[in-house]
Amino acid sequence: MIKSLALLAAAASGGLAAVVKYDFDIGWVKAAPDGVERDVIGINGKWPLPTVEATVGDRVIVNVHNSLGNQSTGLHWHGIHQLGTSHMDGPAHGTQCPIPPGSTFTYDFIVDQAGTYWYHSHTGSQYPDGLRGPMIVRDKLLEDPYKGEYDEEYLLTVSDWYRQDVPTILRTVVFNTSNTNVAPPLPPSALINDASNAVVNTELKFVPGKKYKIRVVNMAALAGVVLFFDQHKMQVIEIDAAYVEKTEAEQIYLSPAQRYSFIIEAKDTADKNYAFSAVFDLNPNFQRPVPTIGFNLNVTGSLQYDSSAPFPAPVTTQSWKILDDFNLKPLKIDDWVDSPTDVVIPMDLNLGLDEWGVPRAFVNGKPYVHQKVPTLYTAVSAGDEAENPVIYGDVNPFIVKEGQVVEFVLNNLHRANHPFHFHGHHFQVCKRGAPNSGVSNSPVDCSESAMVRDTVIVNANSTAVIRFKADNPGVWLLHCHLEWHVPLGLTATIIEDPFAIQDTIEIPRQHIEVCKAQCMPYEGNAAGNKQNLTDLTGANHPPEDADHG
Ligand SMILES: *[C@@H]1O[C@H](CO)[C@@H](O)[C@H](O)[C@H]1NC(C)=O
Ligand SMILES: *[C@@H]1O[C@H](CO)[C@@H](O)[C@H](O)[C@H]1NC(C)=O
Ligand SMILES: *[C@@H]1O[C@H](CO)[C@@H](O)[C@H](O)[C@H]1NC(C)=O
Ligand SMILES: *[C@@H]1O[C@H](CO)[C@@H](O)[C@H](O)[C@H]1NC(C)=O
Ligand SMILES: *[C@@H]1O[C@H](CO)[C@@H](O)[C@H](O)[C@H]1NC(C)=O
Ligand SMILES: [Cu+2]
Repeated sequence: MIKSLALLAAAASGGLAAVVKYDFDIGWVKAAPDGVERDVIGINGKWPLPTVEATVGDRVIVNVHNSLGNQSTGLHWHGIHQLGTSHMDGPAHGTQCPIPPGSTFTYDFIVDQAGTYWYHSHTGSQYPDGLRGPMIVRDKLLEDPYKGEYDEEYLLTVSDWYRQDVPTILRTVVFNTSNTNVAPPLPPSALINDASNAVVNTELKFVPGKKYKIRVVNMAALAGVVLFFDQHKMQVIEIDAAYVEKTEAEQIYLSPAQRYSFIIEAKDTADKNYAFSAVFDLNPNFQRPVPTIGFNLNVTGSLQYDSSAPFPAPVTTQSWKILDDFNLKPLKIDDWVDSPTDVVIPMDLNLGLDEWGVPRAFVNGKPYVHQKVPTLYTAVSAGDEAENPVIYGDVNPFIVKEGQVVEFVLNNLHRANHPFHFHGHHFQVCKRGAPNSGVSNSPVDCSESAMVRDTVIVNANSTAVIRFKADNPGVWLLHCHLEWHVPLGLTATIIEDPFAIQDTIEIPRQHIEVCKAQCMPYEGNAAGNKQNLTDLTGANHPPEDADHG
């Protein structure tokens, strides 16, 4: 069934797909993006990381070798649908074993949709140590719906930046029992294109009369970012690899993991340079009413018309006119959006202390705890039992069946907003309640032209409803993309059409070897029990066995 889907994807790409190959040797290097040197995780001896670039329909092959010596790793291709290739998605314990030091793991998948993406470690909260980079999938020649509407293209990444490494932050802040507020660690620095203003000012060369397409990726661990340009308006054309009807904006807000593309038209004259500002919203200690913005860190860049003119003074604003992405209209509307919803899955989301006083996050009262066997490998090896959620253990499992139109009702009971990302799919955003409007399980109508993306902000004390069609058998995580909330457990696992997974997905021998290299089980239920799949003896539970990094 899915094999044919994968073939369809290949056929739709025209059959002339190229193979794009990367060899990534992941290891520690020194870097000082904010002027303070530290150990960061680089690729092939370098940091910042390379941009992965491909064209729609290409087969992307990335050979990853772990040279870190002291940590396991892995890469997730954020936003790539992995149609028929759930085993290439990247989350450790979700769809593969973590890659231990010294091991090699090959990712091999087809990119089926143009847009702006990023790749990052999905192992042990690792990406704030630097293991995150942009990824671009371009349209084939002449297929870009906005072709002819811009002359040049730029890429901007925005990110918060920490000076301590992730294991230290997890130990001293995230899991610290004195942190009764479950406050996140606050970053001391912020970066555009992996540099703070203390190190280098980002300049985008602008020529009068030209139009520029600018892609932005927020690769932060915690900070949302407002981006705006002095005296230049944006025409937004893409969110999270979904083209949208061109929409004018003065300011846009990107949560961690969100992406935007927009077109900016240069001025007619080149007599001065114009600042642009990335305002990092840290929402300190989650005490402010969301979405009041924290303004703790600003980074300034320049639209550089005249290299002999000075770098512009920072631009500030007191008037917030942030584009509401809820009103954006997708350019391409899938056929299934007319279909009624088949299943509604409500999820209550919250943060707090568990019964042992340890900070945790909860989906319907339970933190996600990774299991001994990667969830996908359990689905592959569970035979007739694969639709029984019990066998997957404490990963907040939800089974959805072939072809179902599924609605997640995301009830955020917490006082801060949380950006939720779903692997393997774009989803419609049917509803997004205002901050502090309260949660609700009442049914909603989903407009045909509802906004489509892969990461949505769920406002504080409020409900967001998202919808997708189960047309991609696999194991897909649904989780908060504030990276510090991942180890706390703010993740659910969607096991989509597990019998089709068994029929179509064959785990490559090399992936199994990576498990064997560290004596991790790769068959059976969550605990690795093959005889009696409902016997969860030995499975991981919070908090004693939980991942602390
Ligand atoms: C791993 O090695 C790096 C580079 O030497 C070092 O900065 C880091 O502290 C080490 N991490 C652990 C957990 O030992
Ligand atoms: C936990 O947090 C408290 C208060 O900030 C701090 O004094 C203590 O050192 C922290 N514990 C650890 C293990 O870092
Ligand atoms: C950051 O930018 C905001 C918005 O322009 C401004 O209100 C705030 O004062 C700036 N903060 C700093 C520290 O410059
Ligand atoms: C959540 O919102 C509802 C509706 O506005 C309000 O009645 C309630 O007090 C809010 N809860 C909290 C904890 O703020
Ligand atoms: C399998 O394990 C479950 C849970 O421990 C138990 O209730 C059940 O009786 C076992 N089934 C068999 C056939 O042993
Ligand atoms: Cu969160």
